[in-house]
Amino acid sequence: MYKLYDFPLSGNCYKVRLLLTQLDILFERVEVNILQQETKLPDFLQKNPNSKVPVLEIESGTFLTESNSILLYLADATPLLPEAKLDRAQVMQWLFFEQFSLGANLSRPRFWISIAKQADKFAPIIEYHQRQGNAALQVMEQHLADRQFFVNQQYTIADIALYSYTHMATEGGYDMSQYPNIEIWCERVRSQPQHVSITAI
Ligand SMILES: N[C@@H](CCC(=O)N[C@@H](CS)C(=O)NCC(=O)O)C(=O)O
Repeated sequence: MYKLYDFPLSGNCYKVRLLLTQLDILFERVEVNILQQETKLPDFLQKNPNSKVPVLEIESGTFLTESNSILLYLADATPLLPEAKLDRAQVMQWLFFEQFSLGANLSRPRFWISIAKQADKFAPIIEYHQRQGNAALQVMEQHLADRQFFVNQQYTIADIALYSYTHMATEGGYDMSQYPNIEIWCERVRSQPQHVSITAI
């Protein structure tokens, strides 16, 4: 059985829990408390020298890191990763966009505002991320103007990756009423079979 090294509040970990659940794959969770620096412990660093969750243990001693590469691995040969060459490349296009332009710009303000509760102390850096994050959300909003999902009108791991931090962007101080297409798409993602929320553990 797969073992997922996981932290409940992490959007990157949530992506993997959501996909495993929707694919009906049983897995064991091992909680790693990032707030208590457990990713810096020698035993964890053996699994991921980059000291981050999620980590998927595929078989004893074989570890896969980086949430979106875990999604690609698990979704291979399922309807959540299209087979056609261009469709697959477009899924990857959105996975790379999520990592470079969206994820950290949504997750860092969320961390300082809603988890660490240090919004005042980190105000300038929160504003910096929010500027970049709003630019990324605008790109998504436009893309969704005439589409149901991000790639080829079907629910894929691109939607899972983009949904994870977007659906809780308000926790990072984002005003999502500016993005009606994204709000409708979030509802559509939530209505997919076997959807689970980030708090369902
Ligand atoms: N690019 C990585 C980012 C992973 C990441 O930033 N994980 C955070 C939790 S969301 C973490 O483990 N932080 C602990 C640390 O940096 O020590 C991925 O997508 O998996």
